[in-house]
Amino acid sequence: SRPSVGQPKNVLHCHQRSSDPLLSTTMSNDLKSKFMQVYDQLKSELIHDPAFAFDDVSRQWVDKMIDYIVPGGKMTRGLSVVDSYQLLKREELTDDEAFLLQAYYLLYDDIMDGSHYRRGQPCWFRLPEVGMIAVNDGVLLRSHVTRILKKHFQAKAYYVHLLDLFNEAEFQTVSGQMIDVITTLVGEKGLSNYSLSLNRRIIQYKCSYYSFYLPVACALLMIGENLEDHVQVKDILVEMGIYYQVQDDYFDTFGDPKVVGKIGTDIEDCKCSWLIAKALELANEEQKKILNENYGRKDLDKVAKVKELYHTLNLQGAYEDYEKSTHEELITSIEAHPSKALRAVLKSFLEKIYKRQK
Ligand code: GPP
Ligand code: MG
Ligand code: MG
Ligand code: MG
Repeated sequence: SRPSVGQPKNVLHCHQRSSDPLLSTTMSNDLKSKFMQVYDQLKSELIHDPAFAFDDVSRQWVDKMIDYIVPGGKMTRGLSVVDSYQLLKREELTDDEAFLLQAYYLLYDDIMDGSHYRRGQPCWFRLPEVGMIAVNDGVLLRSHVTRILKKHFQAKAYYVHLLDLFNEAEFQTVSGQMIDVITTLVGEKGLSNYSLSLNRRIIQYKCSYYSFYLPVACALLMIGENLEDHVQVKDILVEMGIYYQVQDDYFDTFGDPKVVGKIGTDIEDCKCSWLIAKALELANEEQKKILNENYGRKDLDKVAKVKELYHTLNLQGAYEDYEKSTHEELITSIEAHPSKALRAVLKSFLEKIYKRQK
């Protein structure tokens, strides 16, 4: 694992994993508990797989691992599938799967980013008994996504499109993650190529497709739609996903770890985040020099200098302006969509993330 700086011990202990303001204000308890029932069923299918039969140790490992990393978050992506399906079809949806994908992305992302906390608890790979076994756990979760799809959707006419959709979303995500990580190799030598357009390209790929397009596209397939007829929806969801990840970049420095459940590493990791890209746009030559000398170093004092400059440049103000104008632009493009049901889906997602605090 990569060394990291400034990680106060047990800083998140007062964080309540089970209470989730976003979820409780936007999802009915009924939907949430149904969703957790589906989770329990899917989990039971996995732990009772013949691969783990006659072996309590492996069964207990999988049991603990998926409880640790799968359900603790906001469950936004998984619930988005159910939500869109219900808004589009007004029927009950019983089978759902998308949140395993998120769990395994985050598991790998924390290893690559050298993170310490996720969802108010130490990252899975940080547990002494886990370490690099987490790499295999990630592959296990990923391969199990395909098995869930097979078990529950094999008989459906859209099955092959669903598989293709997951695979495409995954290709976009890992490509974005690759650019996110390898960009830092260039950035460590100097920040001259860091820009808002480079940040946009990274976050579009690493976040938008799987977080926003995938859940809605699943619901569209389930109601029998052809995804090629929904390019406009895709474009809007990709924009929304970019906005979501800009918020994530902002929380990395300005979020409250007790609320967001994780401690940022973007400055020391030399990430081409929205904040550094915006800072470079606003900075004068002298301030750019300070950024070049202090950004991307695993040194507490240097990280503090970067944060101080972020405050001087009033990045909070720039972020508020960005949020407001992005919200307006998204509303305009949503209003232009001809389908009332899809306008409702898109608006409900936008309002769930607008001005989110975690
Ligand atoms: C989030 O970036 C990016 C992902 C979750 C995609 C990961 C993809 C993989 C193929 C591993 P981030 O590092 O800013 O997220 P966080 O702030 O939650 O660590
Ligand atoms: Mg990352
Ligand atoms: Mg990360
Ligand atoms: Mg982040």
